[in-house]
Amino acid sequence: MPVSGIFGKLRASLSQGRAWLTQDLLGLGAKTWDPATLEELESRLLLADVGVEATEWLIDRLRHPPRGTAQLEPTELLEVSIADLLRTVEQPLEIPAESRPFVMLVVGVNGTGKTTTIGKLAARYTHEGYSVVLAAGDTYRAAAVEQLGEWAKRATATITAQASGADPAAVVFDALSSAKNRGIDIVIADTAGRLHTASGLMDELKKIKRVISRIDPTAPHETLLVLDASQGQNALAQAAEFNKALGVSGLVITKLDGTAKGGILLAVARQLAIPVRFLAVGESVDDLIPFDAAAFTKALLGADVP
Ligand SMILES: Nc1nc2c(ncn2[C@@H]2O[C@H](COP(=O)(O)OP(=O)(O)O)[C@@H](O)[C@H]2O)c(=O)[nH]1
Ligand SMILES: [Mg+2]
Repeated sequence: MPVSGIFGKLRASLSQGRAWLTQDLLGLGAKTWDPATLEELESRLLLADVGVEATEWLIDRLRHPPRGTAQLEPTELLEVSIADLLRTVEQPLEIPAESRPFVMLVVGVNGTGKTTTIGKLAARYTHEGYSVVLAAGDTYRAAAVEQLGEWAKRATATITAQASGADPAAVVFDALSSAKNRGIDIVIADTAGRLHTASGLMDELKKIKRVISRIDPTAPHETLLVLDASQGQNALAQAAEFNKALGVSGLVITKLDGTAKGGILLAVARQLAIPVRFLAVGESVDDLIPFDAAAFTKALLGADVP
């Protein structure tokens, strides 16, 4: 799918074809954010999972615009402000040549879209010419291994798996050591995701991390947390837990094609300040896009994205 097609899809889902954030908000030709308009905007932001901190930051920015923004129309000022906030977490995932294999550990609660995201990443990287190995670290359900296997086949990546019930750390260890011997570029490890409040899960993930770093002290090079945008503030709580236990280096926000209005991205930027690597807007292989603050802001505001 061409880039504009993907952003078109993002725009269509976030704004449902119109700008929920600004629709009927500013009277024709309004030149300022007056108190009543700001109040209405504030409640729309809060309803859209933006959270108190980012909402306050944004309202304050509109109330006291920085120098050099005086000539902007109100919606332009809003756009610039949101884009400024989102740009703080715009930092694409890079695969440096010296990290071989580059190891990505993918974590998150059940059902957020870890395995699907890994499949999309595998396709993306094999398409770019990298060799990719997937480690089936969710050994709790046989179906999880099968699901990853399907994605591996589609992406022409290799999968390393063991029987269900095997020690996830052992699976990842095997995958990584054989990938290293074979000169593989990228290893992506899938993991199980029972409730994040279960400390058993965090202990297991820490063990996987330790085992990885025994093979390569600089790995994992990326600990990628997958969050479901439709879970709103609960997703933020998950992020805090995972970050505390494991140190999360990047985020993927999934299911932005659903009912989610996308406000969670602003909350993430203000409250977590963890780089957002990719957005997911559907279940098929092309529905993963690198996070672009300016384009996302336009999609959020229902503007046309080039
Ligand atoms: N609509 C939509 N569904 C998604 C997206 N990402 C994953 N899913 C679906 O969410 C469900 C759970 O995904 P899965 O990858 O198995 O989650 P996991 O438990 O974290 O590995 C599956 O039905 C996926 O097809 C997305 O971006 N949009
Ligand atoms: Mg899974």
